[in-house]
Amino acid sequence: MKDRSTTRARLRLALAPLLATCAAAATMVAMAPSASAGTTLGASAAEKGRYFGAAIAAGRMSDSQYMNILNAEFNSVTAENEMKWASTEPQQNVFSYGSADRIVNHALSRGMSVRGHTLLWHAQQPGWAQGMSGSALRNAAINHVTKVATYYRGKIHSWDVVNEAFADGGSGGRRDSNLQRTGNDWIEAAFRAARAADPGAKLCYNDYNTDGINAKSTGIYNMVRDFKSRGVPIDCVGFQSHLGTTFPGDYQANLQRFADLGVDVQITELDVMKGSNQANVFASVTRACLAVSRCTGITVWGIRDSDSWRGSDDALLWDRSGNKKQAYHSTLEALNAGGGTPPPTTTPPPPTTTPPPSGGGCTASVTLNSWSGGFVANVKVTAGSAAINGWTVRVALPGGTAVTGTWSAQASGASGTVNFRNVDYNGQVGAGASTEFGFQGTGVGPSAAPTCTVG
Ligand code: G2I
Repeated sequence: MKDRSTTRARLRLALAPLLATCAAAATMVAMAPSASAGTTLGASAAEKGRYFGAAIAAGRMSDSQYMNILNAEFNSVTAENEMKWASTEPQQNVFSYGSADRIVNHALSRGMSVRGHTLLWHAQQPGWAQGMSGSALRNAAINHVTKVATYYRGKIHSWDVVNEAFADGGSGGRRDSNLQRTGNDWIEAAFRAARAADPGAKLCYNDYNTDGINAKSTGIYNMVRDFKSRGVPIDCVGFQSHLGTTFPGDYQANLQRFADLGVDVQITELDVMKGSNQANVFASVTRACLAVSRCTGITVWGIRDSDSWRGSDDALLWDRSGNKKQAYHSTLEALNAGGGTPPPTTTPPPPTTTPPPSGGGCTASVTLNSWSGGFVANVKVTAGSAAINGWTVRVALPGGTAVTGTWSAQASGASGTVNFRNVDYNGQVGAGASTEFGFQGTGVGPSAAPTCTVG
């Protein structure tokens, strides 16, 4: 697990060149809001079809100044630590959602959306997972994705399905980690499991030091392009944007090249080194997001300088006494001034191209994601020419294969021929329409076509 000092060392390393070339001239930022402009970050972003969020800590929710700022200014929330693997699954298959739920319930009760951070990461893993490897770890990781995303199904705007899986430096390749050593396909397995568990959430890949066109961001770009070409379900890329004293000149172009691949982009953990350019950097990031129609929102990584993981960098929008900083005013002004390119209204996914069966009844098809020793199966159930109310899919498993987890269906057993029945929310399927369920297992996935019967 990465501790705070390691993290800070990494940030220092990342920021060192920026600090060395600190520009002396500060850019003056217009401060007066225009007459029709939004008066808070959240309201102004909403006028532009976007959200403006903050990472918050459950441990600070009794601080009234903190909560007053949150409630007044933001319309999106991220849990700073409470949804990480170590927090939500402290013992294997024993889940703990108390702190995360306090954040989620507060947000939803006030009409704020929630970014889920994060399902899989090499850091902040529970001790039991840190010691695992191979298919045991892969299965545990997919189980974690499935269980947590299922628990929060319908409540999460965007999930950081995978966080920080790429290496720093010039390689453009993956970071070494216990997860990476389970096989290069661990990221796509995680995205498929997340989609099956919560089909309504946007699924994001999130990383840092990707704030311009560089080897790392290009490595991620190539992965996203590959995922889109092969139908791996990815909807968005998060750019953490832990920034130094300068604004990268190719920041907007980098967002745009990802958007052009057909994914949304989000600024997910924005904070900026203190100094005379801080307000300008915040405003520049905001303008870049507004200029990219698929940039759907910005999240700052904390509220007051005293809440920040960056300690003495004073990297946020409110000072330690809860006063708005110049950086706050410049950000709001940029939000109010911008807005030439509203994001498109969310379009539903294209209808399935599989023709419905001609008669009544139902059909089922399986998509398998396999690795040595395990697999995830996503099953699509399609109604025939008449609506159905209840279905059962029969799957023949090879000898030695065992089902270790099922979502959106009830399994009759774990091996041999298994019947998967609908659960209460997906039994009704309209004529020609589809629903999905999934299961994961050890051994080899099913090769024979499943059968579907009504009832
Ligand atoms: O490191 C900054 C961020 C980089 N991107 C991913 C984010 O998830 C990450 O957030 C930070 C939190 O802001 C810190 O609050 O992640 C750190 C862990 O890598 C968080 O620090 C941890 C400390 O390491 C723990 O000692 C502490 O118990 O915060 C915990 C809760 O305060």
